[in-house]
Amino acid sequence: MVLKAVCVLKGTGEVTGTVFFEQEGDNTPVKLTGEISGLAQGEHGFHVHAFGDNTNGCMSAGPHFNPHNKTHGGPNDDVRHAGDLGNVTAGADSVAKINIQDEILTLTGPHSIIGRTMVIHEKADDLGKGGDEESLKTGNAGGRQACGVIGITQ
Ligand SMILES: [Cu+2]
Ligand SMILES: [Zn+2]
Repeated sequence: MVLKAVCVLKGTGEVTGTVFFEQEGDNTPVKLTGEISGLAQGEHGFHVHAFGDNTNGCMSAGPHFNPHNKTHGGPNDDVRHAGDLGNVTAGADSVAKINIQDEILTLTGPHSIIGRTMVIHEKADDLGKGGDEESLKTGNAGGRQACGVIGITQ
């Protein structure tokens, strides 16, 4: 059974986007596609945050989704938060095209990301290699430009 989810990202500025999630079944990778527009050219940190709470905008989404109590990393690292998807890159047209396949994220079971929040950040994620304490928590990706709750779709 194919599982599908969608996330519409919005913020206080011009950044908006839509991300589609697809997973063939338990223990298979999750594919993310879609695009985010209104971004400054360059890399932007992109993560699943813990809570599907937007009561105080993107800040209420809490920290990076981290059910295994690890430190922050990049998507290809063994030590990473489950929600760590690294960076997406916006071109001169301000659009970042998303095409990610991730082995850690899942749409099923107790660690499902459905009901949590996707966040796109102001700055690049240093993937835990920044050499300071914050790097191991947030990747120094800065402000939260837009976010949205991940929901079930048909
Ligand atoms: Cu984030
Ligand atoms: Zn993280």
